[in-house]
Amino acid sequence: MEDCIFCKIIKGEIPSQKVYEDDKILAFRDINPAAPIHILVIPKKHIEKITDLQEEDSSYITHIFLKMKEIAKQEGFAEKGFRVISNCGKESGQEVMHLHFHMLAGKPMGPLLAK
Ligand code: DGP
Repeated sequence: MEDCIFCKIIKGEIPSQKVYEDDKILAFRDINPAAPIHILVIPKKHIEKITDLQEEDSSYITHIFLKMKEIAKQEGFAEKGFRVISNCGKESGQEVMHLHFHMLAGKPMGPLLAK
């Protein structure tokens, strides 16, 4: 089966503006930013979405959240604050079926949901 877009980004087959990378995860700038700063954080393992997570994947999730803390400091928005979103499935509007966490920052975020 063909790799998904984010697996291709991980392999370097599609270029991305990397913010952070290690052996488990990659963080890069969203191609269609919804805020002045919009970073996507993904596991290097292809997991489609939250509802596909298995117990054995827990280290990815812990790692992602701990690294989001570092990315927020590195990118200078830890102090002012930011929002983290992970869309899961059809009604959420998930477009890319590779688990990802949106980090949105750089302006007041306003209400949680668009009406
Ligand atoms: P979601 O709707 O939660 O599945 O968000 C997917 C996000 O991925 C969306 O904000 C746009 C971003 N995206 C899609 N394709 C690419 C790409 O090729 N490069 C980058 N940097 N971002 C992408």
